[in-house]
Amino acid sequence: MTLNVGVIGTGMIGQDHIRRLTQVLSGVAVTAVNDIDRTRAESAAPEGAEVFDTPQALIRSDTVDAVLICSWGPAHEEQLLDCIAAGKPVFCEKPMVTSEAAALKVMEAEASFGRRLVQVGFMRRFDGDYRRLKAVIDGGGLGLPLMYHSVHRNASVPPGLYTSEMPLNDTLVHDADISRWLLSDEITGVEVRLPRRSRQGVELRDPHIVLLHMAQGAIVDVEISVNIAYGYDIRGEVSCEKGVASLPNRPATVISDQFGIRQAIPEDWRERFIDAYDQEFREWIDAASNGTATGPSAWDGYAATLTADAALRAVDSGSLEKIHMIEKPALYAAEAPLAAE
Ligand code: NAD
Ligand code: ISE
Repeated sequence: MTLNVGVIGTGMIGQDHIRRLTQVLSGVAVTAVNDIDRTRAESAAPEGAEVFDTPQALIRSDTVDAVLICSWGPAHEEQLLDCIAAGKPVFCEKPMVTSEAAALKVMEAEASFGRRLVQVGFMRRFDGDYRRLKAVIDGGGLGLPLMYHSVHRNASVPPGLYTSEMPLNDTLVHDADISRWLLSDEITGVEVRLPRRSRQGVELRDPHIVLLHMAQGAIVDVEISVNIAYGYDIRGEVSCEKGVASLPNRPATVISDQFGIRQAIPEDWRERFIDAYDQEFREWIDAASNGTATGPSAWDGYAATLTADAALRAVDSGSLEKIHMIEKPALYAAEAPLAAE
């Protein structure tokens, strides 16, 4: 069986995912595309795919079994709700939505539908390095995790399109999600510190140091730098009671020559997480072909949204901003529980 996918948003990641679905993975075809920029949709459309004028028409089309949302964050809420109303599995790029109210609406709609349809694009959970790191922590040999140091550096972000809130409500959401997943815990509070402003991204507040307070007492520090020029550098180190487990730097090959000893740095997320995105979509295609979703859920999207909201408040208050989650809806309770529950 072939899963026919409609893609909404054919910008950077939309195009990369279309390449992945049409050239790398099997059991899937891209039959429909839409973008508010019709010319962009037309040039990104693979052969045979129909270009739709609106996301709603694409979602309702009989030629579409499942939907991939790669539009901008503020557009996700309406598109997700339309997919759920149509009963179609939907992969939504992060951030799932940009407000707590929207996250609650998405979870309520999915619960009323009666089964999971939504997967959120937290691709780090599918990365081999992160999976190995989690296996070490879960194995318990190093004792309890006490601190997690998460470094999230982007060479640059698109000027104009990427605003001062986005390091916290678009970029930090990855670190929030991976911290919850790695440490099997929920985030209960957020602090933000603003170091000297970088002159690289002059119109942006950058960088940020964020502290995530976990329910069981671990603390995560996150460096978010979005205009650091030298490359896309993602690091992670978990300090436990009896030892430390770290992600390897990628790519891992070490070059020694007349200039010294060095490792190449990925240019951006497409290169660093190429295998993770492939695996993320393999698992999505399997679940969506069965009319459902697995992997990061609307509950995980909700948790990340609350973290982003708290971080934005913490910039203004300069204090620890608490997070209050609703009780986990039954629909998500069947998933591997976090240790705090
Ligand atoms: P982009 O600006 O390159 O592309 C977004 C596209 O969506 C544009 O072509 C725009 O015209 C279109 N669009 C915007 N609103 C729309 C709407 N209402 N209906 C239809 N089309 C609409 O941005 P991008 O970098 O491709 O990011 C897209 C989304 O993917 C964002 O939510 C971003 O946070 C996420 N993203 C995730 C990762 C990841 O690592 N998981 C990486 C990059 C981007
Ligand atoms: C981008 O949207 C992503 O999701 C990348 O993974 C992240 O590193 C980057 O900061 C975001 O802008």
